[in-house]
Amino acid sequence: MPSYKLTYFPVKALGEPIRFLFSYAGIPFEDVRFDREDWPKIKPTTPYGQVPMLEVDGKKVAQSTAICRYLAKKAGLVGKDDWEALEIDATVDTIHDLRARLAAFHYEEDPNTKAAKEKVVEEQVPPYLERLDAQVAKNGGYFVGGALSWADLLFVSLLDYLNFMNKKTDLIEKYENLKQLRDKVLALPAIKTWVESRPESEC
Ligand SMILES: N[C@@H](CCC(=O)N[C@@H](CS)C(=O)NCC(=O)O)C(=O)O
Repeated sequence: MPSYKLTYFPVKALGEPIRFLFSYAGIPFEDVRFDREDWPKIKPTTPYGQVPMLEVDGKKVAQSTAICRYLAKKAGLVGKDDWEALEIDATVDTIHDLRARLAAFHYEEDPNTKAAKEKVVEEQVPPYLERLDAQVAKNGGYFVGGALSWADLLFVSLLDYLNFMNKKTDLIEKYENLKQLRDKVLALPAIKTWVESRPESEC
């Protein structure tokens, strides 16, 4: 088996879907979490100046979604045919669109612009959640094809980060199907073991 080394900030955020996939697949990996003050030194050593970065036998690659898809193939979580793979990709992109709206609000420093972005979150985030919740209801308790896929792992692994950016409140409180999906994913033995043993971090 190749050697895998994941480099990221000491948080869950975009690193956590990758860590969930490694854990689910039972693939050992080195989980390097660097101190924030070391970032200026590390940044120029990454492919595009950002992390997460994965090294596979020393070869570097970036972009968390691409890395997740690569691991999902190894884990058998990419659907049963090309159509399901496409639906999974579309769901993942939608979850990242939702994340982008929360991030635009959360990371905004100008108070006036922040207030405007908060309005955007209030108007635009619930429709995403309603649709994602309905999608799970329609697909037998999972996002796609009535079976676990990497879209499910990605959503659940990102929730702490999404909630953190949502003024530290539970985004899916009112969404029963998404809550059941979260419970199901967190009860998977490999995920349960990972979550119980991972380093503490707020988001
Ligand atoms: N599309 C990229 C985004 C990566 C990204 O935004 N990384 C942030 C941390 S979450 C980063 O490296 N920030 C530091 C910087 O840009 O200098 C991915 O999904 O991996």
